[in-house]
Amino acid sequence: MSKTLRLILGDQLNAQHSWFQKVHPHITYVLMEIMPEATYVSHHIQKLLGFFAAMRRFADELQKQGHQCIYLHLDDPHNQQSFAGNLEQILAADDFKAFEYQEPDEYRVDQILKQFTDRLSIRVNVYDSEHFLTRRYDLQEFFAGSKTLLMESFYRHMRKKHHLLMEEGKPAGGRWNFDRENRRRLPAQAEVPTPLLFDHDLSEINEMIQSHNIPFIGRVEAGHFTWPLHRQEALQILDDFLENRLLYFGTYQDAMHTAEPYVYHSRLSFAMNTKMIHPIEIVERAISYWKENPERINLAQIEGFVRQIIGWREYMRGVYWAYMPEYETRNFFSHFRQLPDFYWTAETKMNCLKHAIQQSLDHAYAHHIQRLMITGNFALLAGIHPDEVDAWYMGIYMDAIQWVEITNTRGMSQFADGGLVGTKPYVSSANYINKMSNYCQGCHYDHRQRYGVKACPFNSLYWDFYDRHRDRLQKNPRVGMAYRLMESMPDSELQHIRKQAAAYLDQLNAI
Ligand code: FAD
Ligand code: DLZ
Ligand code: SF4
Repeated sequence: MSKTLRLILGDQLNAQHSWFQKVHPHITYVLMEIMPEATYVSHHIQKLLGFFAAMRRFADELQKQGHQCIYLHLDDPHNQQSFAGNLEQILAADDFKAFEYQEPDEYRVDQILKQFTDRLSIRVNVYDSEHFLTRRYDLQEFFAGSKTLLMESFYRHMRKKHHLLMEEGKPAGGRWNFDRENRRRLPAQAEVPTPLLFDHDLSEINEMIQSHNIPFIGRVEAGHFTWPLHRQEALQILDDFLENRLLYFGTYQDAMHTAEPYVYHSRLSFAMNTKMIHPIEIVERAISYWKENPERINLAQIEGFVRQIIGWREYMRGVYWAYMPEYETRNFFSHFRQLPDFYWTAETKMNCLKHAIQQSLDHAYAHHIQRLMITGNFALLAGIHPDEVDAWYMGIYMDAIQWVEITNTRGMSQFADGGLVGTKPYVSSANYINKMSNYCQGCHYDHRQRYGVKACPFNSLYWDFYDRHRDRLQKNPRVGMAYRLMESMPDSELQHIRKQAAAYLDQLNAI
């Protein structure tokens, strides 16, 4: 057998991959901590710690099972601080006859490895990461010839293809989608169970990161790191979610609350995106739990959860591969402003942004509606350049890997792709935020006012956004209502709104 070197990337920690089913003495695995991956954006400190700690743990497990495994720490004196540099060094030091890797999920890393392997004179094999339910270009083929990429049709196709929540060829309960039932505000007396938070001591890795002066955002109690670091912990999080939070997952999926960073969400994205746990395993276990507990879990909850994973998650990956690298240059509205400083500090008088950002700095987490309808909504209304918005989302969240970050941020949230992912821009005035959260209750601003010293910035910016982008949006049938409402406003009202919006846009850092 010829000696083979296999690369495992930081988001390829899949202990169940077919690579690891047998120990082969001629195969050596390599994982590496390198500066470019740690610094290509300013990551949250918890994200840096989580990736390095999970990679180390994964390598330890492989070694325990008898696999040959090289692990390069960031401060290893032999570390060349690049994938290509380290791989060249390792291949040259031994008599390797083959190099193998799993398809990277990021275009950037895919290119790095393609360029590296083009130069190699030994055999190269590329493997599937065996993690997704679809292959890279399945979505592109599914929508070939269509003008739009409707998530709902893709989702139905996935349900049928994988026989999930199907009964005799029909959707369980006679409906594909229970979204309408899933939009409640959290009641004042709700007692949301605390999610399972781990208590890892990552002080040593933290010191290493600090000693290398790696720029980071957010904060951590390095002695009490809460995220899962391996498959067993990912399974524990899943069990905890099924037992304690699935029962209201759908109902309060869109709810936001100052005291509840996680509400009834699963907190599984980091484990899933590093491949500690497979999406189909999550979905099948959740469906079994629903079937075993019909008195606790209703169909709307389980359908809402399944849709996120086999629908949105796979869909975003497919859009990514269908449109990269051009996707990352899209800027449909030609937005140009810089992200206000408060995205990095949470120092703003707007209570919703203050909370959503502070929570992100504290926990490297915000749930979907906080990302979409608070931080994303504001960035879109304020006309921030999508590059700036992407860099922030790419850094701040534990689960941010470009294939799922950029499609959600530039696509769903910023509409910078011109409507590939979303059929209309996700913008709202204070009305929606007040309806879905308790943020407005403690705010410096008044959610009912459009202009005046206490007027909520979301209100004037919302109307100003539609006003500014009339030429790009007016023909969109899904936003016709906004234009009809604007037309019914007296001219003087619109003048006041425009003036107020201009004043806020002029001093974004001070609001
Ligand atoms: P839950 O609410 O419990 O949902 C369960 C799972 O469904 C998630 O773990 C996730 O795997 C999947 N899921 C739900 N919504 C989406 C979605 N829109 N796209 C893809 N998968 C989804 N998700 C990431 O994994 N990484 C990102 O970098 C990321 N960036 C985002 C940026 C913006 C602007 C927005 C609006 C959304 C982003 N999302 C991202 C999607 C979503 O917000 C997160 O997946 C979710 O908040 C993770 O928390 P959770 O595990 O508790 O999710
Ligand atoms: C996020 C991350 C970080 C911070 N560091 C590393 C690293 O040092 N080595 C590595 O292999 N991966 C790291 N990652 C995850 C990578 O960004 C990930 O491998 C790519 O996103 C590929 O999809
Ligand atoms: Fe946010 Fe406006 Fe409500 Fe304040 S009033 S919390 S700024 S929506």
